[in-house]
Amino acid sequence: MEQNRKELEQTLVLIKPDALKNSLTGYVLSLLSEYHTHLHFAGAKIVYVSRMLAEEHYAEHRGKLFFPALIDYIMGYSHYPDNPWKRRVIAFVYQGPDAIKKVRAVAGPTNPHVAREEQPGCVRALGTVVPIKDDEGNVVSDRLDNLIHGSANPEDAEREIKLWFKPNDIPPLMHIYPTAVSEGLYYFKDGKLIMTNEPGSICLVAPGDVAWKSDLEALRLLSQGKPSPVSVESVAAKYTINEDRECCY
Ligand code: FUP
Repeated sequence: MEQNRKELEQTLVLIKPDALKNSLTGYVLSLLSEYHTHLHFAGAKIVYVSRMLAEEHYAEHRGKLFFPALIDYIMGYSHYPDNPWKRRVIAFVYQGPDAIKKVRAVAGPTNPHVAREEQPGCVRALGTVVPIKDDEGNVVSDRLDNLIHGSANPEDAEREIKLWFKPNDIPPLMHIYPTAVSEGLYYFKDGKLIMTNEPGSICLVAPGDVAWKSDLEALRLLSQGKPSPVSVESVAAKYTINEDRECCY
């Protein structure tokens, strides 16, 4: 069983907007190829990153000085200010022994300056550090344009994979987190979970849909007004990925 868990370890990889702008996707995918890493693709999608998705993905950094710049960066505003249609990231689930550690090794240290110093040749050594200034022009923090994201540990990997991918985006035999069939009907409107279809609402999950079990549990608790370890935003952010609706931009 232990061996099986290791074989099936999964991690989320994001090719960020600066990597796309610099045409580094093919290079990064080569470094992560099965030939080099013994990892397999379990999921892949091109994603317009909504503010809700960006803020959920980087929730642990909320309130930090660099947070607004980080959100603009992952949403693609920083690299594509004039080409909204180019704002996107490519999200992958990689699977295999030590997937988390292997992707982090290919990526390298978070800060591109440190990456160049300590691990020349890693992906993030090709990144950029952009100073963030206050109104007086003093540098107060840095935005680290580091090209690629890889989950940091198994807990983050589970949260992030479930945030970016629905079960149906991943071949069923590659599911490593429990799924269930929804019995409930859930809509989202103006930042809130609602149970009936109203003008402008988006259907998140309908009866018969396969969803992550933890999402269905969250929707059930939240619909009863009870607290849930999974936020409504993190469920809605996934089910509204690439929705062609103004509220999802
Ligand atoms: P990592 O797990 O290596 O992606 O690093 P962190 O979770 O610490 O940071 C998440 C993202 O925040 C990084 F990709 C870069 C960004 N960041 C900044 O822009 N400025 C900082 O001072 C720290 C992190």
